[in-house]
Amino acid sequence: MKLYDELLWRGLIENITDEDLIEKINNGGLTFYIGTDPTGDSLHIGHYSTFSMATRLKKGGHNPILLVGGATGLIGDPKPTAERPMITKELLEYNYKKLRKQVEELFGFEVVNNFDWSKDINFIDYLRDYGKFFNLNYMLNKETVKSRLDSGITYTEFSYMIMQALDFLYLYENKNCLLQIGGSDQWGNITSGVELIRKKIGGTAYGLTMPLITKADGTKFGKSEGNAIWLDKEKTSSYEMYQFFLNAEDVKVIEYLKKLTFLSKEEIEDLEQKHNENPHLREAHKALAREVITFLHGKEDYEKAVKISECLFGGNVKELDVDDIIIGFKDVPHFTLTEELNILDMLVNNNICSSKREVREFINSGSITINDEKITDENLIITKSLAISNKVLVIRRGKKKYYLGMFE
Ligand code: 383
Repeated sequence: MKLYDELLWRGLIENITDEDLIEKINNGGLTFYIGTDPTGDSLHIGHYSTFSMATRLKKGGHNPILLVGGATGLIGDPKPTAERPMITKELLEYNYKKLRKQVEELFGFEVVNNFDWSKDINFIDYLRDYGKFFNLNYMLNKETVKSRLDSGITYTEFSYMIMQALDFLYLYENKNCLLQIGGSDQWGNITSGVELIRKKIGGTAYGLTMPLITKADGTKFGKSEGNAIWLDKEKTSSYEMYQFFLNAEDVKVIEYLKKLTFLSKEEIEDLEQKHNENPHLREAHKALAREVITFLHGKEDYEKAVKISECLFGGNVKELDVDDIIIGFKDVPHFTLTEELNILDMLVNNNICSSKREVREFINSGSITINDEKITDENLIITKSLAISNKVLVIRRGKKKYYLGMFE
């Protein structure tokens, strides 16, 4: 399969500026760029499909440049809904450093910063040399700007597309960069650059956008319990990411395999068949988790995430060490065990049960476990020797309620 056909099959093409691009993509040898603004200190899973697209093009013999927007990040790409809060220069600098390192480590592409060529542009030259190429009607017709005309948009954010267009021109002239890619939200910014290159220097440049990755109801993909899934493993552990992918919607899992992994068409079709025959085995979900986590965090972390998941859900919590338990139970209520108590007091004092009577009821019905052992004795004294590594108690009430008690 030719590269462009593969990208189409994966559902990675939303729009291209010119049909000529198809052959160029198939032939290889293009220098292209993708940009991201340092609005946060890590990329998240929503960025990943566009960044992995850059990797696909690289594998197809093209030459990627990643632009981290040290200048555009100071201005803010207008969102369709409302003006962005301006972030301080200090925070932007901090995010920039973190992002640059992350992007270099994960993707190994050349990184450029648009601050380097934007910072010295003088206001009068800006209006004379560039502003003249932007027709106001054209700018007002761009999707994001149009969607903000009622709610309001400042001149600062309105000017954003000019900055991004200038970047494309700069990279076209200085790095022979002929193509810019991005999510479908970037169409207006990308085409502004293509137009500027044509009008100012008579050059031909191309743009390609990809559909934004969504959940079945059309909302953003990439949040678990309201928290973003970050690519930085200090912010989202491999275990959390594993759970996130394992719980991806069934109707979407094949689409995610196409868009987020480098598995071949044959491998994905095979997984699709397995998924349709035995959805409960979750083979497609597991392959998705394995591929993405191995790419982002490495094989060792992926294997650890599987182990944590299997022990937690398979009733073998004692096989884990304390650090893994803390990762696995990050989101459950924690409490400190300072003294050796009896079980009735421990469960009532830490709001696991509302009264001693309730504790007795739970114990009698076999609904309390500590470190996966069912508790039968209501006079049990909790000592360190019960705890994993003399430190943690994983307490479960009923089927799903977990609590973590830690000796100091
Ligand atoms: C800045 C200067 C350029 C080219 C691009 C930019 C950034 C761009 C932007 N991108 C998003 C971001 O920074 O705002 N104006 O978070 C996201 N991208 C990619 C992709 C995406 C877009 O980083 O659709 C999702 O990840 O394009 O929202 O010269």
